[in-house]
Amino acid sequence: MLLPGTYTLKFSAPGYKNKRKRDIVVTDGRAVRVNLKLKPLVIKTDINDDGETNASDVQLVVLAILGKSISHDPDANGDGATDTADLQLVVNAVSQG
Ligand SMILES: [Ca+2]
Ligand SMILES: [Ca+2]
Repeated sequence: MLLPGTYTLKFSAPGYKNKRKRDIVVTDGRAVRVNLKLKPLVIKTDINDDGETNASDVQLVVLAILGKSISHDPDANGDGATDTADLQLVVNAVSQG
């Protein structure tokens, strides 16, 4: 239960993109229902689009995390940020062949 007011809520679930919903108004005595759809995360481990995931892709994600500018999108899980979660996905894909 929330006190009356205006809230911003963040929704998240494993395998889906986070979503933020602003201006949810809670009034006294009523339940407020919020329906929304979360978009599934699209995993892309072939960072350089050469048809396979290997050490080159790992290197690109590492460079991106270190702040280097690279010519590919290193966001493996599509969540809008490049971090160790992306590196983990690419490393896992390499180790699984
Ligand atoms: Ca690749
Ligand atoms: Ca990411």
